[in-house]
Amino acid sequence: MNITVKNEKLNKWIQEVSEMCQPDDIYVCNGSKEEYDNMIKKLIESGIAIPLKKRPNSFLFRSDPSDVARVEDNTYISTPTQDKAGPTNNWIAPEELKKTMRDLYKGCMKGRTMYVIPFSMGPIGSPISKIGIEISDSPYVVVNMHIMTRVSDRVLELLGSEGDFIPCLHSIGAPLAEGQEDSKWPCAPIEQKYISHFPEENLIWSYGSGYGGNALLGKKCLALRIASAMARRESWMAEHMLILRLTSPEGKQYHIAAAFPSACGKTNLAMMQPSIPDWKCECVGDDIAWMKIGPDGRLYAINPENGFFGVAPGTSYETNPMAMDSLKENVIFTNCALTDEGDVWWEGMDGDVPTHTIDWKGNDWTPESTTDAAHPNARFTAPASQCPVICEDWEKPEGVPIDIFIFGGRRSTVIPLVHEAFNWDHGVFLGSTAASETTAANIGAVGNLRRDPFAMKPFCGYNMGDYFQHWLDMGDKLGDNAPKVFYVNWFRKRPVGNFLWPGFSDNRRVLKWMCDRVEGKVGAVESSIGFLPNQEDIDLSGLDITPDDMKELMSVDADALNAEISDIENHFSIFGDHMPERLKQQLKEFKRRLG
Ligand code: OXD
Ligand code: MN
Repeated sequence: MNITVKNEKLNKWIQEVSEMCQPDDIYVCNGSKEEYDNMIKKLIESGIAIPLKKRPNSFLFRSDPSDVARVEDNTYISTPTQDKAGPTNNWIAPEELKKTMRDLYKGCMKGRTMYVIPFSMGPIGSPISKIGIEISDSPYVVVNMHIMTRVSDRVLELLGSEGDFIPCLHSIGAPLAEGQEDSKWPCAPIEQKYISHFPEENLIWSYGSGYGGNALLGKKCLALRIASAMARRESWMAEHMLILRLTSPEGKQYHIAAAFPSACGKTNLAMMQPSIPDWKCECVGDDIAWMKIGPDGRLYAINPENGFFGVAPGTSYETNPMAMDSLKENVIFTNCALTDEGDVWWEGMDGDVPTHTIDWKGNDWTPESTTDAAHPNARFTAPASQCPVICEDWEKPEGVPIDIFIFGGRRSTVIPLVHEAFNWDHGVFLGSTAASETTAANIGAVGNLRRDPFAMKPFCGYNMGDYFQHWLDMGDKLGDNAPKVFYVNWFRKRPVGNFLWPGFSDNRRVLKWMCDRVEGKVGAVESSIGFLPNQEDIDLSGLDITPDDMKELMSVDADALNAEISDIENHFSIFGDHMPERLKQQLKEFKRRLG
């Protein structure tokens, strides 16, 4: 081991893990640039990282084709009873799961270095931040954690000898025998992959995958699954939400937190540049919000992350110029295509399709190829500080006050462009029934409708029925200070198939309407699903959209909604006696309104 660790709990844990996993070496990370550069150098030498000629200090990695996404079927919330994990989580009893995983961990780091990564989620030392220590045998994880979290020896200093942290154990599950040659992306077969959470112990054990949220344990595992359980115990909120700041021409600031399921354009909205002049839009975070009630009774949010782990395909100067400008240097790309000029490329990027690339599997690719050049879940890992519109207050320890919550999903039919909840309970009802058509970020068939309450279904670390109740309880605590709640659908299509709403920077028009509602400047029309905008209140200037399309976009079809009632009833029924009465009441009222 390269340094002496003073923290007692950490020392003991390092010892236990190294006895179990039997690495050749132990290295405690300090988060320095020198450390990052050294790791990258080694990764280049072993042919794992490919330096990109066109982007300074940027590298391409290719994962194993079997290890390309979060593995929800192998993700566990291991509480003492299954009831505590609830019906939306996979569950195995803690002792049984630990036994299975201990057997897998036994000797799993042979031939490898065990990295100890001290990190902070949230600014180091902020009262909302949490300290985690990830132990991992993947150098790819180390360099990604450097960007996505705050890895630093200051974290160890802050811990001192007695301080507490969240232990996050990760192994790719691929020990090396004497003399065995390593593969470029070692990992375990799918049946040996386990992403396990023990929320009552604040503990994470991950085995077998080196990819994204399976391996960068600060993100989905700590900042959402473990943090959501902590947040319930401690009366705060850990949500799968982007955070943005809008500033009106008069200089008034509005902060919006929005929850969309994976790959529904969250990163695009977080960095959106308004198409309406004089309004300014800045990004605070693109994926996760931790929120606490401040001394003034309002809800304050921080982004616990330090970088963006965004989906590359579809990202372009047209869809998200600010993301593109964040990717010019110091970026890790995973599973993108490599051009002959030494740059990355992906489907949906601006400009001409290259005549030849090396695809994400390392094979020659031309436009005639029948496969994708980049994997649909190819990612960029970029420092948030590189985003040209990062909000100057994004690292403010106390966070920013939230005025508006938005829920949404990808629905080609039925759900209008925007509606507003009647009140907090109705807003919680909208969040709890949110649904979206599935995409490539989660394993499973693409295009099926799935209920994804609050975009938290894969990320809630306890019984979701209790999570709904937690939202109701937070509303009770916030009272009149509670943010207003809206629901959007950017993805409604014409019956013939193309999108009705231009989306992207024009979504700003919808956000402006929300701000006007917060100010009480405009009225709204009551409908069965919530308040709808008066058409004249959404600024459509300069937009090429016909009144008929606008009508279709805002239409509420009672028959289609009625047809979804039984699906909502089934969805609620799985929570049994954990389902809050107040939401059942909301469903009753919804049915009554539909008539
Ligand atoms: C993500 C996801 O990677 O939600 O952010 O899948
Ligand atoms: Mn996400």
